[in-house]
Amino acid sequence: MAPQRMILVATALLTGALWLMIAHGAEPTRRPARNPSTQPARRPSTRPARDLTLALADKVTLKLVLIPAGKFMMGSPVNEPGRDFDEGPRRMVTVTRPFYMGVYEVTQEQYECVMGKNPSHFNGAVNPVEMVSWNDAMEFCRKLSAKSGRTVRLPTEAEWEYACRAGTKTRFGFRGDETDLHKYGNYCDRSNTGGFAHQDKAHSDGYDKTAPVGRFKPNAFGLYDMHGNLAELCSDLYQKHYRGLETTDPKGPKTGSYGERCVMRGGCWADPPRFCRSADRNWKPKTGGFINFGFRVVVELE
Ligand SMILES: [Ca+2]
Ligand SMILES: [Ca+2]
Ligand SMILES: [Ca+2]
Repeated sequence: MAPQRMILVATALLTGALWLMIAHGAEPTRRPARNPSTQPARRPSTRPARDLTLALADKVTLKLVLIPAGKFMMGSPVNEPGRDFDEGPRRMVTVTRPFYMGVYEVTQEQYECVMGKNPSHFNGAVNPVEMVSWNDAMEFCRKLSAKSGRTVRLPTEAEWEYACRAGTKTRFGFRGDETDLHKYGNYCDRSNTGGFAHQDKAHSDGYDKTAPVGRFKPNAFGLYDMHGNLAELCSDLYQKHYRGLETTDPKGPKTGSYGERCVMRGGCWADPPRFCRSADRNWKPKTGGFINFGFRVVVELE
């Protein structure tokens, strides 16, 4: 065999071996990010890993998934059913860098590993932690940053909505509308015993209060419970409209409309579908927790 031909054969064999490694579960480190409908704003020189797992304790981990950089329309169109006054003006926002986002809301066992306590009202090791304030969530991020050597933080409001939409422009981050919500999230459905007037008696998601994380379908980015279960704290202060805010990597206003009140997103187990929409916004003081909200974290790329 001619030397040139031998080199070609050797290259082909090596490529085949690499394919076999990937096909049989070797850790793929350069798999392209999902969701081709999202246009990358800036392409990193080497592609980061698709997943990230932080070890918190023996058998307790925190899983994150890579969210690609991109642009999206933040907010809702004025004719969106169930829209609130604070969801506009709708504008094009650019997220310039990919980031890792928690696949699930932070669970009670994860919180306890990092903070040494579990303040939740509805107990369950893999139920999301509630009764935590924005300040508690920030402290969790500080401690987990120190423990992991990574930059762990709350998502900005823009990152949260971008991640929730996963390329969608409709009311929810999945194909379909609120009649499909019971497949994607835990809200105030027929299972709810709270006696709420807004209860959706036509559908059942199977959970009265909080559900263990990850029991429903994920969105196209692989994120679970972005609609419902617990509403999720973001790092931004709340401003009751988007006027005057940055459109590239926005981090919220310097002064909030209601002082030190921060944004929370996605609605909760006690909310009707309209408060679980991708564009819906709510706010909370930075101090004090409640049974309807928690958080998920973001880890920055190294
Ligand atoms: Ca429910
Ligand atoms: Ca949620
Ligand atoms: Ca709202």
